[in-house]
Parts: sequence; structure tokens; C-alpha cells
Amino acid sequence: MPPPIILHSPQTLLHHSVELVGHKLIPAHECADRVQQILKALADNGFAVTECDPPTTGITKLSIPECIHSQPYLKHLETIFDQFLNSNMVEEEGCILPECFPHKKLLETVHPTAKGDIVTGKDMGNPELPSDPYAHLGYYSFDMSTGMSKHTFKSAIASASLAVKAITIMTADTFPASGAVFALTRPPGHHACHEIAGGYCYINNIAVAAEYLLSRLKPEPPTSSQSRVVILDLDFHHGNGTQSIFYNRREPAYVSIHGKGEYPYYTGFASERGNDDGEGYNHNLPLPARPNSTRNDYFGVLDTALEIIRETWKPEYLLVSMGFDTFRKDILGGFELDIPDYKEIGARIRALGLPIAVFLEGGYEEELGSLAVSFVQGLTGED
Ligand code: OKP
Ligand code: ZN
Repeated sequence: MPPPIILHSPQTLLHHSVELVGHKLIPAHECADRVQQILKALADNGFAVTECDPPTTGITKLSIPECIHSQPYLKHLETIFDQFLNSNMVEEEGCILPECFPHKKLLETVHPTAKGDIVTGKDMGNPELPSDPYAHLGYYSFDMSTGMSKHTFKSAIASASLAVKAITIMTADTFPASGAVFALTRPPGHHACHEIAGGYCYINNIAVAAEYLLSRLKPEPPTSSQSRVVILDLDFHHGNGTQSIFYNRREPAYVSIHGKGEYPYYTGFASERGNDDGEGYNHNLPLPARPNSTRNDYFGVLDTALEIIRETWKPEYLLVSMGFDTFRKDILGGFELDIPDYKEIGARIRALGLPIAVFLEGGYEEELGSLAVSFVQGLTGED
């Protein structure tokens, strides 16, 4: 198999942020250097990378459907930093963080029907939103790790555009039947809900990609228990955003392996199986973080996930949220996985024999480049 087509856009490097750890404000672990490390390691190992910049006009310009992110949310992402800047609430080079969130329990007495939780991703009732920029920032985010700076929106759009580009490539007639494409999406996406940013994520890249892919398939719905598109989420953290966006739908189906009881804490339980048409099409496989699970445990759970995909959902396409924060040394996560294990993961995914599009999520250690190379070698079928 030829190596995966690897996609990168320089505009994804513009975003920078800070995060609150305990009582300290530090540069965000999610930084541009992550992609630089991956690019360097790929180049050192002879893998070619295709550079693309997002088209700003014309029919190829990115359009994000309402079912993925609401228009008011996207407008917020586009304008909030400049609102702070114009009110002298931040400097040009600075970064803004939320102050106050519309917590479910703040709203339930006045909005009894409010379902403001990140499990379902449903709107937080409908409180009147004051014009104060802080009211907007808290309304549209769920944590203190998702600050915004001057070019955050531009990078998020470039990232989602790469994701769409990956689908265009994967669905081309010339694409090999079990080939792969790997989009170096940054900022990541899997925590971003319909109207909430969080976990370093602003636009849900894989959700935008999945919706675009489905819109290109013939409208005929599959029979029986099939789902033509499956999302496999291998980041250490549960992809609450992806889950919530598709929770009521059969396509795409969602399966995730993630640290049990870890960030984002309130989602990712095995009991979350999907609703309505989506019932049974959401599958969470939580696994205790290291040192409370072994490498063998991990590969056992991976095989379970692959079996569900192969035997139950029988998709035509596989989309992968790939986080390298499952690495044993990762600062924000970790299972007992070492560098060569990513090659094995790549090989097992490839063995499904499906066209595969991979999207970068987390991974925060200095070995990130080696982890990505190992994974790409596995996808390529190198031994
Ligand atoms: C994003 B992804 C310190 C804790 C950091 C955010 C973790 C986000 C992970 N402030 N919390 O899934 O890799
Ligand atoms: Zn993660």
C-alpha cells in the first residue's frame, strides 16, 4: 500500500492560547509546535506532506452545516476576540478566557426544560444573553482550556478545511480501496459541540468531515444495522463533542476508547448508547489510565472496537480521531503504550480494508513526531 496522503495547512499554526492549571496560567499544552514536531519527524522518515491552504471564496470555500455548529456559535468564534480587543479588554497578542458558565443548575429553576449538559450537547435552555463579551464567551465554552487569540478562528477554519479536503481525496475514484489520508488538523476538534468550545477544540473537524462525506453518498439509507460511515475515536479523552453532535443519528456511528473517569469527566460512560434513530450507534469503551490497565488490555479493547465496526456496523468508510495522548509518557493522559504500539494500531485499522481518513486530535509529549511516524508506518503496512 502507498503511504497515506498527509495534509497540512500553515494557517493551522497561527492559533496560540493559554490554559489554567491549578492556580497557574500557562501556555496551552496544545501548541503549534506539536504539528511542527510531526512534520519534522515525517520528513526525517521520508514521508511526503501535501500543503494546502483553505480556499477563501468560491464553491470549495468551507461551509459548516447547521447540524454541526449553529450560525450564532460560528459568528461568536469569528468575532469574540475583536470584541474584547475593541473594548480594550485584551491586547493584540493576548488571549481571552471565559469567566462564568451558564451551569445547568443555575438555569433549571427558571428554565425547567433546559438540558444544559455536554452529554446530549443540547442548548442550555434559552437565557437572554447580555451583550457583555464575557457572557458570550462563557455561554459558548465549557472549560478554561479553550482560550482564544487573534487568529484562533482562522486556524480553526483551516483545520476543518483540511478535514474536508481529506474526504475529497478519500472519495476520489483513484483512491485505493484500503488507502488512508491523514489530516494534521490543529486545533483539534472532538470536544467541540454544536454550540460549545472546549478541550482546545473550536470546530469539530471530524464531524464536519463526516457530514460532508454523508452528503456525498447516495441518499438511499442502508438497511438492517449498517452504518455507512463510522467514527473511531482513539484519543485518550472522550470525544464528547462528536458523540453529542451525532447522538440521535445512525450515521455516522461513533465508537471511542478513552481514559475511564478522565477529562471531560461527565461523558464517556458505557451507558451512553445513543438516542432515537441513533440508539445503539454510540459505543463508549472506557479503560482505566495507566498504570491501572496494561498494553494487552488496550489491544483487547481495540479489537472489541474493530469487531463492532466490522461485524455490526459494516461501514463503507472509516474516520479516525487520532490522539497520541494514549502514550505512556503523555502529560495529559496515558495508557501503557509505547512508540512501536502505534504501528500496531495503524496496522490493525488498516486490516479492516476500508478507505480511511485520519484526523489529528491530542498528543502532548516530545515524542509526538515518533508516535505519528510509527502510526503512519502501520497504516502503510511497513514491517
Ligand atoms: C484535549 B484532547 C489542564 C488540563 C487540561 C484539557 C484537556 C483537553 C484534552 N488545564 N484539560 O482530547 O487531547
Ligand atoms: Zn486528548
